[in-house]
Amino acid sequence: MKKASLLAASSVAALGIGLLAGPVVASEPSRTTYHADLEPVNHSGGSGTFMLSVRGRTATVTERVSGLASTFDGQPYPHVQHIHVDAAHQCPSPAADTSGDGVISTTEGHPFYGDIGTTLATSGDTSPAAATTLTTAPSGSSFVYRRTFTLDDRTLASLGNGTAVIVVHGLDPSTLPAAAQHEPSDLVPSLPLAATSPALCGPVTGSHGGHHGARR
Ligand SMILES: [Cu+2]
Repeated sequence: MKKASLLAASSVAALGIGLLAGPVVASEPSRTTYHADLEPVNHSGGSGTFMLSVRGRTATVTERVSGLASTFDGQPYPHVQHIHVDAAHQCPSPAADTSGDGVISTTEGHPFYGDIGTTLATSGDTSPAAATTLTTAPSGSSFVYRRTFTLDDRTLASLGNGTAVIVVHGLDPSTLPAAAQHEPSDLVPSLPLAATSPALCGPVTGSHGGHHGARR
């Protein structure tokens, strides 16, 4: 009998703790939404919109892009794209072309939009390691990019502190000044400069509570 009443007492205690802890559902992370208007950089035409929904570490992107370079060596043109982080939350102006070759390279734009935090790849790795993987870049002059993936610490922090910038890369080489058409890429020297240079750019702004990524 004594053993049975001890069990009963501990069951009551457990129930009490459960009630004190309150509804577990309340701890589910809230959703934060962000967007960016993508505008042309360099000799790109085109434009785009970028929408991002974040819950906890899970990001869902819906992006629409049009008017970019369509083909490269007879194949759909790969447009590597990234969430850049930890700089001025800006897109580069023509004055960023410090080499004077008529093209703002990815490196020349760095002081404005910063490092690569996330690669917006169509499958697989979304880390900076996949930054120039052409086989998982969205391609063609127009595309809709949708993907859900896990954000890393640095990109999550950048979204929170308002420094994230979307950059879509890849220019039509024939639109570049003649000399620049023969320059190697600053990122991947085996590729032409046009292949990796910024084509579209947009600072990311948030809408949740009005304190994420305010426009500057
Ligand atoms: Cu980039």
